[in-house]
Amino acid sequence: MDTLNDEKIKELKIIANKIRKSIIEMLFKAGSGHPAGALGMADIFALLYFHVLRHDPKNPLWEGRDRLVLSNGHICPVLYASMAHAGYFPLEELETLRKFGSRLQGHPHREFMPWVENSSGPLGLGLSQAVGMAIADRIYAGDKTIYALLSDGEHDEGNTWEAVMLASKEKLSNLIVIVDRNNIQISGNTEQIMPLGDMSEKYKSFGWFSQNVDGNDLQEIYKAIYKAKNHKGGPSVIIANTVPGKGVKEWENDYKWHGKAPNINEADMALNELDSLYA
Ligand SMILES: Cc1ncc(C[n+]2csc(CCOP(=O)(O)OP(=O)(O)O)c2C)c(N)n1
Ligand SMILES: [Mg+2]
Repeated sequence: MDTLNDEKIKELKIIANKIRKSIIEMLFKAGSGHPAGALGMADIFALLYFHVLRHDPKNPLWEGRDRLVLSNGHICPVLYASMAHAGYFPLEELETLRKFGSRLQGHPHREFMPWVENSSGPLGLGLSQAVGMAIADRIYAGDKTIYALLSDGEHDEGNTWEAVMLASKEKLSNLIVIVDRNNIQISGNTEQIMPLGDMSEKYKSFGWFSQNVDGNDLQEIYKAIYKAKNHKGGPSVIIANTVPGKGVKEWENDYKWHGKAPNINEADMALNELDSLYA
């Protein structure tokens, strides 16, 4: 199917809202973490984990699974929340985010969670890892899709562009990159700190099949993934224009929420706001 029906969209919106609520609760309990990118990407994660990915949460290391590489590891609360809601581990474990002894560290650690495909935190590494996985899958004649999720800020890292070139040279049509184009990074607006310009055109000029979408519109993202999966002959990128902090109006588009946990009043306000959307 090249589109989502209304029922599926409604179901995914409710899941994305649950993921957002979990993110707020986790960050409040941890007292630290990164809400803006995590909230902005909740729709994409809901779509991937609950409709797109070929995976089995009860058999997480199943060899035939698609691979999801999260490169910008600081937004991992959205990864953990999505995986817990999908059934990889108990929802109660989310409360242990960033605590000593927890599997859920502030940046994903593959040693603690072998079914998380990559450790991350140092930015700019994920695309190289995903390119390696895509080449390996081709060598072993697999039929997986390798999804790599990158942030816009990570494109300040030269290593990302080396991988962009290699993926194009190798014509990796089993690779789909989704860029969280939220226009913010740690200390301000991307265009002020290191202008990235038209990212879609940049990828195109490197030989990629490139699409620009509203990253909080499930139908648009789904259609782009469908087209990317059917594109043969080279790698695909989806520039997902997301709203950082999406769902909590007071935090949206404000880089100050890049890496700050809500206090109790802010968390209450945010949870009430999300509750009022899809009760
Ligand atoms: C190699 C490396 N350099 C610097 C950092 C510190 N750092 C963490 S997040 C971040 C901002 C990156 O921008 P982006 O991922 O777009 O941020 P977001 O949209 O989530 O606010 C930086 C510089 C890092 N984690 N790794
Ligand atoms: Mg960003």
